[in-house]
Amino acid sequence: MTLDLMTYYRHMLRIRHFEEACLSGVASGEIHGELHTAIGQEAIAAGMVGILRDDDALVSTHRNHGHGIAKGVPLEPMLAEIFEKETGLCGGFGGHMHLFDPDRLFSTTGIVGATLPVALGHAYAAFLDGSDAVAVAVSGDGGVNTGGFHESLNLAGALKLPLVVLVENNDWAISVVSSEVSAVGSAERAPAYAAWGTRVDGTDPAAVAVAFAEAVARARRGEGPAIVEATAQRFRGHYEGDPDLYRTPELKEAMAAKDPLVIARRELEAQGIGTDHLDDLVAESQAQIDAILARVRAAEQPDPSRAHDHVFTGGVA
Ligand SMILES: Cc1ncc(C[n+]2csc(CCOP(=O)(O)OP(=O)(O)O)c2C)c(N)n1
Repeated sequence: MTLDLMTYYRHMLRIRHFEEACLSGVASGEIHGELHTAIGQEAIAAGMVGILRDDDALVSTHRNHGHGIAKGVPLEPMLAEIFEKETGLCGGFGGHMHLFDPDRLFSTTGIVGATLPVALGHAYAAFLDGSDAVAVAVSGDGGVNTGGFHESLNLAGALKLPLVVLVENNDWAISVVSSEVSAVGSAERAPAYAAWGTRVDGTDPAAVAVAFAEAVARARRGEGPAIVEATAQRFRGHYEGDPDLYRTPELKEAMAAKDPLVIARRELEAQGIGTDHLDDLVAESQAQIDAILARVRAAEQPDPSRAHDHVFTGGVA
């Protein structure tokens, strides 16, 4: 199932503008702690749009905003959570690495590799319930070398559980080149888990959609787990504040040619879509995010006296 390129372009613009709003919150000091953006990787999340149902679980990483948007998490409570406001998804208690939307079965974790065991639990629950829901775990190319990745895919393969692993391969795990510390690529590991595996160009949303939809459809039919590896580039440092000295200026310049928004826009222009129309789309998307950002900025932070809420159960009598 693919959408038209114009629709993908709009989804990618929304994700880019959302993350740029987050960057403004870091610059102003409103957002504390490490913020990770997926600027440059938007086509992967855009390619996921419309493929999952509300009862399918999606468990994302520290680089999670686009996946939440793709799962249909409302933008305002998500941005409010990142800005630590009480109108946020978790009342401002979680922040950017702890986005939870139970209604859409969307969750995140900052523990590398931990998305798979959580998604495996969702997949096992679907199996026990006799439902055809699936569970998706996102991983980076660094996360694939954790024990949890191997253990979860092994069990999913053994029990034919509906676990889809979407690997966002941006070549780097912080400052480590993943291919230098990996015996084989991620997609190539699939046969070891009786899984279906494929690698796609993660700057092409339609290519991601075709592969992801196939993985989800197979899992839904009870055909077991899948690994979809999508390649793209992370344009910014690992987190905001990372000096990013491990990547040379030449490499960064070469990466810029892989901007999925620039690629999509060029293709749309080649299809005869006018520059004015495309500029209008950009302005429309920016205005939507600006309006949300203004409301988020005006919202209250949680009352500090509630700092211990949700930390303790209240004990056992
Ligand atoms: C278990 C664990 N070990 C180490 C870290 C610190 N850490 C945070 S992100 C990261 C690298 C992740 O790289 P990758 O999986 O490729 O994802 P990317 O950041 O490229 O999206 C590391 C080592 C962590 N959060 N959790």
